Amino acid sequence: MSAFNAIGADQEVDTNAFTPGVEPRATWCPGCGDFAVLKTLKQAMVERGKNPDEVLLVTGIGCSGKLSSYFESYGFHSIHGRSLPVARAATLANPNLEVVAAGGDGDGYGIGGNHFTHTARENHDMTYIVFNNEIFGLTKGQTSPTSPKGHKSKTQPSGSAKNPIRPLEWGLNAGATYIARTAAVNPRQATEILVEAMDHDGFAHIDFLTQCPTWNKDAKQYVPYIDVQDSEDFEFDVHDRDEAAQMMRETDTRLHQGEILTGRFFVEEGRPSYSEEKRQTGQMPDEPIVEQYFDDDAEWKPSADLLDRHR
Ligand SMILES: Cc1ncc(C[n+]2csc(CCOP(=O)(O)OP(=O)(O)O)c2C)c(N)n1
Ligand code: SF4
Repeated sequence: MSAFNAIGADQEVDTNAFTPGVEPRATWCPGCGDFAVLKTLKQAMVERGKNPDEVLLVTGIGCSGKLSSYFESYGFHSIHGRSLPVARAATLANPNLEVVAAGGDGDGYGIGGNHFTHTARENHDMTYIVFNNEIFGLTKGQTSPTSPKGHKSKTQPSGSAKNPIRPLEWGLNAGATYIARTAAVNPRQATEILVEAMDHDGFAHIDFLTQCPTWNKDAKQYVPYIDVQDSEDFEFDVHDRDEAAQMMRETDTRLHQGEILTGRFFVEEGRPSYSEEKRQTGQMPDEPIVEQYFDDDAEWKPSADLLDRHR
């Protein structure tokens, strides 16, 4: 395999550092959008100058959840819908880690929906990537919270009677401080957005539209995208909550009509992340917990002592 993975014609970077030494054979189907997330995430890490030992990738269960097996870094393949609590704990214990959580729309917006709301609300410093293919992929294409109304599947053979959720507005209302949508069909923009999201201090939510050619052939994830930042038709202030909300509403409505608008929809600077606020108010020690308890030279302290200290 080439040492370089080219994303754009004029740009080549070495992403091998993030490819496992013994590369597991990806079990994703040919044409699956998940390959694009893997590739763009590797590229974004290189662009941010990260090494694998500075990164933790936590995933849920699903085709998307396998991302942590195909990506070289610290990794944790958690249970369905539970990547965020694990990722939260990691950001509290070690603020120096680049923490990325990832999972599917069923994983993140269905089973883990409650964790999504509260991790956004508390503004934990991490990047959360939701592979949105509008179905449950691994379990063979059942209707998910993002499937459009009328979508036919084995769980709703006559067509879903429910309105899909609107993930971007959900993230905004919950309190995420960086919100973007990108698509597997646009790896250049996806890489840019991943870099920005990781640079951002606080909870960055990325709704990443991925295609599932095996179980969701009708999905509009294949259509060309329109970048809201590049288009004169969509001038809005990404820092203005009301304007962002209006754009998000329009975006999700258009998505349900088969048109993809992508880009950054909301960026709030200056709000301290959960652990930063805890440190500023003296509720958490300045020195990361991980350095106090997992230092090779440190005397081992029993867990009861650790609990007492952080009670
Ligand atoms: C608590 C729980 N419920 C259900 C399952 C079964 N299950 C495994 S993967 C999956 C679907 C995952 O779909 P999604 O999160 O959309 O990810 P995708 O496979 O599409 O990437 C389900 C329902 C499970 N493992 N655990
Ligand atoms: S079932 Fe769909 S989501 Fe899963 S690997 Fe295949 S194409 Fe990708």
